[in-house]
Amino acid sequence: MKNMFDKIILLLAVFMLLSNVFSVSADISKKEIKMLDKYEYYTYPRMKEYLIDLQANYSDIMYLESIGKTYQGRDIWLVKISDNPLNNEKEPGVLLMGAHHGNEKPSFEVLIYFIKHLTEFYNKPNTDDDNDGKINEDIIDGIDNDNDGLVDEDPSEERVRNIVDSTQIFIIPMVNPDGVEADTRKNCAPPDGVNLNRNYDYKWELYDLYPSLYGGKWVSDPYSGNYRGEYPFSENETRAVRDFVEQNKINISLSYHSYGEVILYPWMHTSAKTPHEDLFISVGENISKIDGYYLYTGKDYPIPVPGGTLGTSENWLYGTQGILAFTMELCRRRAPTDPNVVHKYLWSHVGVNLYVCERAPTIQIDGPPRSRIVQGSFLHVLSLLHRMVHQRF
Ligand SMILES: [Ca+2]
Ligand SMILES: [Ca+2]
Ligand SMILES: [Ca+2]
Ligand SMILES: [Ca+2]
Ligand SMILES: [Zn+2]
Repeated sequence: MKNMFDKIILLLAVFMLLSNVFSVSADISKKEIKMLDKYEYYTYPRMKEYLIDLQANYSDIMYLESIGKTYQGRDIWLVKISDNPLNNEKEPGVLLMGAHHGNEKPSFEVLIYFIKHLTEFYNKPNTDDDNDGKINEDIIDGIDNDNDGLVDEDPSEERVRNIVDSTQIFIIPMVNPDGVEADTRKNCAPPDGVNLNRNYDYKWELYDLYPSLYGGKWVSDPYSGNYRGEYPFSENETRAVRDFVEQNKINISLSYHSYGEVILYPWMHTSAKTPHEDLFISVGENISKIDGYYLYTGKDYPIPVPGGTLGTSENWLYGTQGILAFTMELCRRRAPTDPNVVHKYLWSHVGVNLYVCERAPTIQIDGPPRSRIVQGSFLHVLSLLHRMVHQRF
């Protein structure tokens, strides 16, 4: 009997030991898979540290500056990349922004990666990256330029140098760092945050006149994800962008969001066309050739006339500053974690950003566009009256 008991104890001990070993190894392999499979996005502190490091190493072409503080006291970082970055030169300006919505991680990742690409490639000699004996034969443009079955495998160092030397590139990777850290769409101002991409001042008063056409209670309820704030530019983040833009010459701008794999351009509050529809389509189609995203043109806009979204950065940048402004909706999910998927869109949008920089010199819009909408002129008079009453100039 005792012998039997001992055997059972022994068996139990062996079993426990084995199961322990198995569960430990299962844990390890799970962890390894997690590490291998999950892309790790930048956090605000890691981005800050990285940008400060880059600035120290590449001060010949990079200037890092805080353009304002958030509600929670974080700096809103602006990276300028150009030759002679401390001087304001007479070169075309490009503005790239990410993370108006804090939980749209790809939107800042793509810009941090672009900054990395510019600084690295500017200082790198022309290199045969794929070792085929030809140098820079397949730039990042979504096309297999040398017909070898590989796409964009030998990007051009010289192209980066030409762009950096002839353009002023302004990048705000995280417009809304509080939202990034809290992983929320809105900023973190009380009581529940403001949707920064509804807080810009362009025809703000149309909502007061026709709330149901422009989002109804979703826009006025402070607890809604689309809450636009109490008044235009009520938020530190949007004011920081506004003040920066007003002090600098900018020709073209991309504001990154996720998701949808689509390219949008003004107007965002009506399907009526702007006077620069052809230019928007020309640039938009070329972007689409690089990243394969769908360009929403005026005709198939999912926006009623009038109706849609007020307070977006694009409407303000284009409508008041005369900047050709696009919205880029990255990815098929808000924050993909497959490293291959992430790398693919980081790479293709290096190509998109380079293209936009090259195109910038040909884009000159003289002042804000004039409204051509006939029915808009009546709205315009109403808006002005409304503004006078509410003193919102
Ligand atoms: Ca190369
Ligand atoms: Ca090559
Ligand atoms: Ca190729
Ligand atoms: Ca190519
Ligand atoms: Zn967004």
